[in-house]
Formats: sequence, structure tokens, C-alpha cells
Amino acid sequence: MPELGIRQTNRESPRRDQEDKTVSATKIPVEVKRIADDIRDMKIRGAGELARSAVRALMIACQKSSAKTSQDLLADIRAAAVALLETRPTAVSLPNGIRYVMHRVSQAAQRTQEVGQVRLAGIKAAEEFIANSNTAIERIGEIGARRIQDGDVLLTHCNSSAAISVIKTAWKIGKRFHVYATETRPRFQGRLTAGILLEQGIPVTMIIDDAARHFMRDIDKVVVGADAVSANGAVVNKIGTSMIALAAKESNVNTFVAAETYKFSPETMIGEAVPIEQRSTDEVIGKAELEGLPGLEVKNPSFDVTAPEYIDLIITERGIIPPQGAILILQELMGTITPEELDEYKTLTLAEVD
Ligand code: RUB
Repeated sequence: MPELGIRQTNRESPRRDQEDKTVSATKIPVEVKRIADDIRDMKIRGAGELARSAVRALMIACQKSSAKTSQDLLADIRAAAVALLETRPTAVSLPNGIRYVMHRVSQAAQRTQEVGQVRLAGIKAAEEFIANSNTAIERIGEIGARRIQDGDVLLTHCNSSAAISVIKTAWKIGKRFHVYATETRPRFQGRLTAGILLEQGIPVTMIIDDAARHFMRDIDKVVVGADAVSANGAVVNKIGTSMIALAAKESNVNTFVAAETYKFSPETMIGEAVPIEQRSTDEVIGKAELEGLPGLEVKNPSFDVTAPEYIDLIITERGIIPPQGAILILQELMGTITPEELDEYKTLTLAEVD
């Protein structure tokens, strides 16, 4: 079994052959391509938003397709799905959102030959996923807020809408606390978090990521989001999360992860790894400076894996679970995905496709 969180370099791509036979790039609407580009360029980011945007793109693919048969419509939507799966590899919310829609579209295509009905099923599934996702974040806020106490000092990392929902909701129901936000190198998503919390009137202290252990003695709870939760309860989130959780454990500080259930990775149930996105070295050191340091190797993984021993709770929209409960959530999720869909709709980086 591969180690969770480490990319399997030899993963096969069954979609590629299929794409060559059934999918013409021209069938992908320009709006869908734009969403895929925005996800790749991180104009759209954060695991939940990635999923909602990808699903919105599938809805557009349904609406714009001029297919006259349900099989052609399916091929058009699949083409959009493939383009979206090739954007960012780590957040499992993206393939899970796509599977949610594709499952319902395929079922409709089995029930009826009527292309309009299949199209409607796709649009309805996409709307449903987006609405459920927004409700899930609200619910996580309500559930998680109960765990925040007056006088707490919280620490959060990166920019997670689920973690922010917990913090904002706690503040809205009258709890008073202070938040430390890491700046989150190299892309500084922590500044977004600080801005959002300040807007609510929540006092925020910004620290560099490396100062997390230095301040840990002042912290009561760490609250972070997730890009993926694996079957053993390990959490994949923004690079640096695992170091913060390690420092928290050492200081007896609880680490809470806020994650919608569509961030649980079904692949990990069968021993597959969550791929870790490796981003451009430009984010770490500029090209000119790098040229001045001949022979220097630079690495820029965007996410890391926090082992379940370092996580106290996972706050989902269905309730709070210990990390060991992740498998139960996944067993329920698997009831709505066929093994074929699991295999077909996986994230791939362009490097793996080429
Ligand atoms: C964002 C990140 C967030 C999770 C959860 O990384 O790591 O913590 O995606 O976010 P990036 P949310 O900026 O590279 O996308 O709770 O909003 O889904």
C-alpha cells in the first residue's frame, strides 16, 4: 500500500484513451475552459470553492451542449470533466463534485434516451451539489462554534472557508476570542483570512509560518481546513499544517479540522495516495535570483499530510468525528459512487496526461 499523501508516479490514465476516441476539445465551452484556467492559476482556490466552480462548469457544459443524443451529451460533459480534473490534483472535493454530477447524469442516461431529460438531470445535480456545499459550510460553522470558548486564542493557517465559518459563527453568537493567522507562504493566503476576520471585528495577529511554535504556548486551539481527508483520518491541507499540528501536540493544544464530507477521499479506501501538488519554483525564488545560484534545487509542494494522531476532531456537516471515524463517512459516500466512476474521474496533472 502506498504511503498516504505521496504521489503515485506511475498512475495509469484510463481517461486518456477514452478522451482520444470520444472527446473533441472543441466541444468544451469557452466558459468551462475559463473556469479550468482560473482554477489552475489559483484565481479560484480553496477546496470547497474548487469543487463548486468545477460543478458549475459541468452545469454550463450541460446547458451549452448541442448534442442530439444522450450519449453525445454524456461525451460533452465528460470532456468538460476531464479538462477540470487536470487543473489541481490535491483537493479531492473536485473529483468528488464531478463524480456527484456524473453519477446522476449517467443514471439519467440509463433511464431515458431523451436528451433533454439527461441535460436536466445534470443541471439539477450541479445545483444540488452547490447548494449542499454552501449549507455544509454553514452547518460546520454552527457545529464547530460550540467548541470555541470565550477567551480562547485560536490559530489558523492558510485560507479555509470551513475553518473561517467556525470562527465567524463563534464570533456571531457572541463568543469573544483572538485569532493568530499565519501569513501562509509562499502565496500569502493568510492575508485573505486576516482581512475576512478583521471585517467581522475579530482581533487578529499575523505571524510568519515559522513563528507558529514560538507562539504555541499562547494558543488554545488550532482550527484549519482540509483539501482531503483519507480513510485513516490523515488530513491533507496547505503546506505547513503538519508542522503546526506537531507543535500543537507538543504543547497539548487541540487541533480541529473543519471539512465537508465531500473532501473525504474514496481512493484512499483502496490504498491509493492523495497526490500532492508540486507548484512552480517561481513562488519560492524569482528566476533571476535562481540563475545566480547555479545548481540549486528548489521544491515547492503545496500541501502536506497531518497524521491522525495529531488531529483531535474533524468537524463535518454531519457532526464531529474523531479522525478514526473517517472510514465511516467514506463508507456512506461510496454508496453513491460506482467503482467505475471512482476510477474514471480522478485528478491528473498535465504532466501525467502528456
Ligand atoms: C487552500 C487550503 C485550504 C483548503 C480548505 O489551498 O489549503 O485550507 O483548501 O479550504 P490553496 P476550504 O490556496 O492552495 O487552494 O475550507 O475553503 O475548502
